[in-house]
Amino acid sequence: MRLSQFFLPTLKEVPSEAQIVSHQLMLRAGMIRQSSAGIYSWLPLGHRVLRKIEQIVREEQDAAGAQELLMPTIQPADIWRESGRYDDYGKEMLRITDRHDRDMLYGPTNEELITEIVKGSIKSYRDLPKLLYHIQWKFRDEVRPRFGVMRGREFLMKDSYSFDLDFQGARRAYNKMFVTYLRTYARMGLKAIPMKADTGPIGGDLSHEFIILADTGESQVFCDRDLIEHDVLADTVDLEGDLQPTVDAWTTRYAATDEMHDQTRFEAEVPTERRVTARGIEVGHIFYFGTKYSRAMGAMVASQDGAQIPLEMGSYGIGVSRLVGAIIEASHDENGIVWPAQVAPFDIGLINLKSGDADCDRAAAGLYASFKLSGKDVLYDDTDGRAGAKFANMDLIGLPFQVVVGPRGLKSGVVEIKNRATGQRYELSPDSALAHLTG
Ligand code: 5CA
Repeated sequence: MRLSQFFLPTLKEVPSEAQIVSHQLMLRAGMIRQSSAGIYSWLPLGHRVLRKIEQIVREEQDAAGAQELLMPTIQPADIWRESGRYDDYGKEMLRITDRHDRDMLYGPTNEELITEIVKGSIKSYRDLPKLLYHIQWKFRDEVRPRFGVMRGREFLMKDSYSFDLDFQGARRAYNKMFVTYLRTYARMGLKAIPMKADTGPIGGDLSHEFIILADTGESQVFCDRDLIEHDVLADTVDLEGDLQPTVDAWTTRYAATDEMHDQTRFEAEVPTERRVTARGIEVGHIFYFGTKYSRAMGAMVASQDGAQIPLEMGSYGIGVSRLVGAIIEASHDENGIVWPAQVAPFDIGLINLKSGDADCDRAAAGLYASFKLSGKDVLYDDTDGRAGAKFANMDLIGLPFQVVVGPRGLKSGVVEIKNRATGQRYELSPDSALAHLTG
């Protein structure tokens, strides 16, 4: 993509309404625009990151055997009356009346709708287990939407739902999602720690929040350093095998948000040098709630002995749009965003320091074409701005590598590569630069 053609409305000033760094940086880097309180448009740069995160989530769900479907954003009120949540949900639910005076709503979550779908089609133990998910916009009329996409009113969520015959099956599904979540966040360059959680309006008695550590997080968290240092991606796990030992290894070490924290237990169980007290952001939440919805809505299956029994269920959420802000909170410096390579909007920012100069144009265009041929996504700054402004802009949008082509370097046959995360710079010939970044 040539910067001269790209829609990247960056801002010089820090917008006054943005209180935390991810919100400030997302506005300054031209990733999002507010449409009304807690509701945002995703501009091309932000949209690219959102899609990358969504794709990692999707690949890991698919690997766990979950099947993707797509439910609508607008739901009928009737099914929420059946489950008893229509009144419980209160003002957070956006209620809509259609032209026939039917009560509708913009879904804040989908337990009722998925139960309604499954109820008509899964009739026997032979149809089980099933694990279904979608990635869809939700609406919650939060009292205080704030921090940009971190606590929005409209937000993108991945929500999965498991259906099993008995508790053992439901527990297997829960454990599968538990381990899949750890992998999903690790692939985004994040350390997410599972912490025992309150179940709130979703209900149930087994639940974990997945928390990433960041100074501006909304919750205070306490945990054992071992959990942070564990390299999740180094583990080979068989998702079809018994995951209970893996889950136990995570849940027996101390980890709690302030709501569930017990200082006496923390001090008794964790040696001083391993005690971590930090701020955290909830990027996912998983729930086992058994037959709460299936019983209320009559979602029954025939068991092996022919008895009609209610489905055992769980639901599993990931805050896809919140993750964009959360990753920035966890990865930035005074100059801007520092994207982990796996979610970066482009792999490389190519800067032509002297657009219009024949040598610079030729070298930069050559590199641009070669990077693209080798499958790299490149943002090519071909504009005629000042060098200082170009560097500042590239640092702000945080692409993992910058390749700088300038007249002085070219005279001695080199271009400069900068690693955005480490700040390390090195000079290489254009061919070596190409080999280095594509090898
Ligand atoms: N039905 C369950 C699981 S699918 C559910 O809705 N769980 S939840 O309420 O915990 O939401 C799942 C995830 O969505 C949260 O962990 C959080 O990362 C994200 N989320 C929740 N509310 C918001 C919000 N207002 N803005 C952005 N992300 C949110």
